[in-house]
Amino acid sequence: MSGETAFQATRRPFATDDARLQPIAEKVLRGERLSFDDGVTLYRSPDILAVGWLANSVREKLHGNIAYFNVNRHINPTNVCVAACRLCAFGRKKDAAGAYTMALEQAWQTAASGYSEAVTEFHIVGGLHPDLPLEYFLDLVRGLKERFPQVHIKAFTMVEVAFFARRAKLSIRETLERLRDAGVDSLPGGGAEIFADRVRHIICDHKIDGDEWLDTARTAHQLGLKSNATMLYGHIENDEDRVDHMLRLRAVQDETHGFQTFIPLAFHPDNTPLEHLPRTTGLTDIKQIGVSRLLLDNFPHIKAYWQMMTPKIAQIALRFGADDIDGTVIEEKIYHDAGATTPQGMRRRDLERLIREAGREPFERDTMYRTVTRTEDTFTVAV
Ligand code: V47
Repeated sequence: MSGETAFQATRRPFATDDARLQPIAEKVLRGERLSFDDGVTLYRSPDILAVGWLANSVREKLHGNIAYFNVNRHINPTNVCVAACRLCAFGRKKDAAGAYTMALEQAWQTAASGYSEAVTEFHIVGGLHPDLPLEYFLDLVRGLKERFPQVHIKAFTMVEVAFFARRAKLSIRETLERLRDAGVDSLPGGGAEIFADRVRHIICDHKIDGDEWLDTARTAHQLGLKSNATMLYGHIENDEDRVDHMLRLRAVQDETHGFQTFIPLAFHPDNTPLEHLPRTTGLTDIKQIGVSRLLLDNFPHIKAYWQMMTPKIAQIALRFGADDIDGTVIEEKIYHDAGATTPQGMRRRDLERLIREAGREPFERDTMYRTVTRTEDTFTVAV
């Protein structure tokens, strides 16, 4: 570790006013796996500091004082989407006002703009376009690799992959193989939402179901592609639905070890059919980070995505279980269409300052969590 002072993991003893947390704390401190009921108890405990203490102890055991960030750029090639999910303010019908689809040249130009900080990752997700063939996406990725061979391409959610497969009349495996061969290096975690059917039918009825999402992730991992996983919370789900979601992810991770990072995403209701719902509070967001860290004992990383949580809450989350705040992003559409007021992007130095002021040591990673070393406008990745 390169910190100026040697890092001391949390030494204060565990203390709580909530007797229900005591047996859970004993399990966590013995390194034992938590159960479904433990997860529900953690959500229902009012003792946020005790939950945070436990999550932080796991986080510091895994990552010491380090907090990860990366220099990335989001690209959303199209917002045209056949799904019409109630959770979403981003997707548009083909002929609706504001609908767009980038020509390939335009997508490559977007990739190049804001490139001055030498991004190490392109994060690419978009709508389920009824007419774009798989070949468009393969060409998009091939063109990016040609132009930016050193940049990792983290592209297409499990939902997009399943949609491409259906349109191209290929299996999920064949589709993933083609994407991988074109240059996709890993997959982002989106589209997972909440796996429970009851909730999924209401918030995103036309998406693949939870088992299909998990099967697609499993297949990607079997092909050597790592992925992330998300969970959308703060809408109509309950504590049991969230625990169920995370334990289903944990079970697949036991098989594949292919998930890198879990990213809880707070629902932003503005401009969605669910806009009557209240936004999550800071306390819910922080609690969610802590419970995620404690339940997902086989996930290496928990991300407090600053765009979604706000930089202020993301800083606090670094003391409640999170070890990553995501990256520079440059241009964000999905949350901003749904009312996010965070900046569209942040400079590398701003992310470092955010982390330092939270008392953590900033660590620039690439998508695979390898060290990035910079000289002027170029970078090298330790392998
Ligand atoms: O799948 C859509 C969510 C996701 C809304 O893998 C919404 O590193 C809140 O997955 N309010 C896409 N959330 C973003 C995503 C992501 C983001 C950052 C990093 C990574 C990663 C992945 O955004 C969607 C959906 O779950 N979403 N609409 C909304 N109104």
